[in-house]
Amino acid sequence: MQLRAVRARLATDPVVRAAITAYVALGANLGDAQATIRWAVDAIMGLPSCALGPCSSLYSTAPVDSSGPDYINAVVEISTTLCAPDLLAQLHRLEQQAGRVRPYRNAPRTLDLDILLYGSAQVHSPTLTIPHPRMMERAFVLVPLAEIAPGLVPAAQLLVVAGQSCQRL
Ligand code: A4P
Ligand code: MG
Repeated sequence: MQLRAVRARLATDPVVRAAITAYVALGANLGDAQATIRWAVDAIMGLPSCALGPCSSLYSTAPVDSSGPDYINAVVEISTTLCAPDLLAQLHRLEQQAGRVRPYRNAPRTLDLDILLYGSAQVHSPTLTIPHPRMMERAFVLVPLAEIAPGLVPAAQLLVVAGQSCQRL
């Protein structure tokens, strides 16, 4: 089996494994978005088989391909023994607890939790794509990610998104 296939298998196989470092993007622009993001960081810390690592500052960002009020965005690092699909299921559960509804694509939301990176895995399934396919185009992801993991964000890419409004709170 090729290395890429082994990595994909390890990322999606729900067997207990060594802890993986993953990065989760948080976004919200409905309700008390700041309070929801702070709640979500605590809730991620409380997930089974997850330990919270560094957490970025909160950022106020203009909607990108979306609408409604400005977003609050942040990125957290976690260490987890959950496989990627189980981690996504846990994050969806938290989104639901925060009252997330999905009337249409890119609709304003009370809470969005996306997996940006899961170790070095590359996952391409109908329900999960890792690395997150649009992460490199978005200041609301790259700026907080660069704050906690500068080695993961090429400086040139930060320049590409520099025109997008993204203000540290
Ligand atoms: N899915 C596939 N891969 C992943 C992944 N790596 N992490 C699937 C999380 N979910 C993943 O997601 C739709 C489906 O993507 C899920 O069922 C899951 O199986 P969703 O959360 O229902 O909807 P979404 O978040 O609107 O979709 P998506 O495609 O993640 O949207 P984007 O591209 O992330 O854009 N502007 C600002 N300023 N701040 C924001 O946070 N967010 C978006 C959402 C648009 N504009 C924004 C912001
Ligand atoms: Mg999402």
